[in-house]
Amino acid sequence: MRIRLHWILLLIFSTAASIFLLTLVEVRTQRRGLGRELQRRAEGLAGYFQDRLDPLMLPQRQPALSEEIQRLGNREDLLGLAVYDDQGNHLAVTSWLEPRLARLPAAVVQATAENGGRGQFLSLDGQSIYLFAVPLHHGASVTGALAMVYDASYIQADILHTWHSAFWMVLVVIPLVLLLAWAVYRVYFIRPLARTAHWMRELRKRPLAPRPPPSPVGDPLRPLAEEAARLAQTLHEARAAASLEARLRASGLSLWTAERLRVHVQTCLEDSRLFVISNREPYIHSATGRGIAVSVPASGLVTALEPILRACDGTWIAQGTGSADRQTVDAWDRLRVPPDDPHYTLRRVWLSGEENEGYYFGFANEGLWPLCHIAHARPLFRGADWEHYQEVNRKFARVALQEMAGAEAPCVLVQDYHFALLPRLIKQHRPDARVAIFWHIPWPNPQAFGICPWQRELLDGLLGADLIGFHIRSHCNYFLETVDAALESRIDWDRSAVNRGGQRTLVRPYPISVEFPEPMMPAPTDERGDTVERATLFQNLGVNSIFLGLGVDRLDYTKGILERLAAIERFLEKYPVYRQQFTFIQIGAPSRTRIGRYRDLIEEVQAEAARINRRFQTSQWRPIVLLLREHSRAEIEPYYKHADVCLVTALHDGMNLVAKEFIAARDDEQGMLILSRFTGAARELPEALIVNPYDTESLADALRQALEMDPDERRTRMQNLRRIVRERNVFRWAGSLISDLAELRPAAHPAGSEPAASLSRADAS
Ligand code: ADQ
Repeated sequence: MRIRLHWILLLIFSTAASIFLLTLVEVRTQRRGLGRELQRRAEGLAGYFQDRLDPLMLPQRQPALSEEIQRLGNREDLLGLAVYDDQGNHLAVTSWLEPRLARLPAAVVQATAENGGRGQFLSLDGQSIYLFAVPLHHGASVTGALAMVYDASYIQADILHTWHSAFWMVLVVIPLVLLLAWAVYRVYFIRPLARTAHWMRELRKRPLAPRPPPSPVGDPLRPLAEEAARLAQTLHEARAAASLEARLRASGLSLWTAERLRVHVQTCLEDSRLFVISNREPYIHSATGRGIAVSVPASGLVTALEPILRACDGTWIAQGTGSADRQTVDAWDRLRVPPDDPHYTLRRVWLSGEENEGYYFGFANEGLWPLCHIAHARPLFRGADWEHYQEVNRKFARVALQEMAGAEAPCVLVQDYHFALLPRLIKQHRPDARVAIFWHIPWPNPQAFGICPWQRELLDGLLGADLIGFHIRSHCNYFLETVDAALESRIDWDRSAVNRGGQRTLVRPYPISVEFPEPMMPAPTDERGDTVERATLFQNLGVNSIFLGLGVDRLDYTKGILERLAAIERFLEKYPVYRQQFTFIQIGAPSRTRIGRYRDLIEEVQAEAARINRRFQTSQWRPIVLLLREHSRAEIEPYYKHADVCLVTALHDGMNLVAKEFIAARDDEQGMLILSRFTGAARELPEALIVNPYDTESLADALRQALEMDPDERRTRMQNLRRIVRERNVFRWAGSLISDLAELRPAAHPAGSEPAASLSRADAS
């Protein structure tokens, strides 16, 4: 790329013009400053001269005046003096001045008229002079004026000198500016563009996308680089998807992929519109120091549901929780997402602090969560929380019905235990809608669920759905048994369905999973994009160890973290050879910390880890490292990759995605999973070491077994586990859920049944 001539001329012209303007200002200031200096000198002398001349301003003293003027004017710093009468006539003038001062100077006229000192610059015979005139008096009246004349040619010389300097400055500065502009041009434009061009060439040639060249903050080409990186990412994904599809076809494997899910959804749903409702939103906008940042919460749900919503341009309704969420929606609380590549609509619902406290922290997480998890935490059922839970479900129903207005036979996919009442509320007003709810947590046995004072209302709400999904068959069976015990209904055990009040609800297992990275996907990298080595992980934590044990959890009392720590303590007691050799890293994201039980858990975990560390640690080694904060997926990935053993010891868990994420990350077919038998995942992953987390002794033994397992056996187990997770990936979960939902035959849409009159609080926001 060549710099065009007119850019060079423009630079030269603007540099010269800037220097000219600056010099002009400087010259003016200089002239004013020197003038003031002269005036000050003249004023200093004037008083003395006036005292001498005032008495001589009488006609009879004319000779004395001339004599005095010659005497006073005989000073080195003066060119001359002249005295005028009040009519402007010469009375006396020094000899040098006499031939030159033909005209009456304006300063003299002003000084006489205004009875004050006045100065002016003049040119006498080509010489620059400064003339300062002061009035002369007789008594109080002005009788004339004295003009004091100074040589001012040095001021002109100074100004000329300044202009000379400016000229030289132009000659020196212009090449420097051109040089600088050229350097900036090369560093900020030519080189990044060349790097980008090289990167794009590589991108075209190689199947694995290299990382885009870094573009520093403030780089003018950064927006362009970011767009190019996004374009490349899309290209890479499309290429990877096409290549994956081709490979699968060639190998005869029938795997679910994002692309297959997209096509499947388009075929299933045809013209039906899809609405997903969840408490958590897929994109959160937060105010940061530098503007608004968007983030995707750490959850597999977005990965699973986004291809579906993209395929049919659906609507995702969720609570807006980000600090800048309100700033980013339109007048109807909607925005198009993903922000980079909009394909579907996110409709945000706003909840007050009080609503959130009662519905989310109260009823959902202090009531339903412990009710459904048999983890020996007592559920708390407060009337006020229940009220909020009902009201928030009604609020979401109003919003959903608004969004569904005009949509023929819409499909609605409700997520989780926050919205047990929603299926009924929607179905009442839109019987033509096909409504499914997926319950992400376990369903307990009927006796356990029966302690809930509002079990009938919750069951009735859920049975408004045409389809209820759980992770595993036993949760479905417990649900059917609970309905059987609590409500008047007919259970169709063969088809796993509930018939009640003329409505039929299917109850099916859909084991949720994770995305399984295929070989053409880029290797896991840290935040900066470097692949991380195992030694670096230990080094960064200041630990010198050989074996790495890993736990990754939300800090929840159902996850069995304390039981895990107890087993590690027992393991080190029982097998001391592992002291200074084995370190367990617990990555734990604080969660629901407004609830006391969760805050207590963090303290208990920290106290236990500290106690065990004190017992065994040396100067270079600790048995337990706690990393208690939310980590990005890229940060967690290296730990999954390098762990010798991953411990999933939940006391009760619907599925547990960490178990599957660990397996999906192990493309080296190494590492061993210790998995609680009380997780849904244990049903699908029998080749993990299945344990009872309450049995400390056998958990400690399982840890040893995992570390000492014959490498061939370990590899074979991991290969089998990976085959299962690969086949039953998250796209299969979403695909089968959506197939079953689309196959449902809903009732006809009754005319005029929307929007929901019985739900209405004037607005839904
Ligand atoms: P959760 O109880 O949240 O989910 P889980 O399935 O284990 O439990 O998923 C946790 C997710 O959070 C994983 O993707 C994990 O990587 C991530 N995570 C854990 N610790 C983290 C940290 N420190 N920083 C960032 N991310 C972290 C509920 C049910 C489960 C069910 C899922 C999906 O309780 O049984 O499997 O929904 O249906």
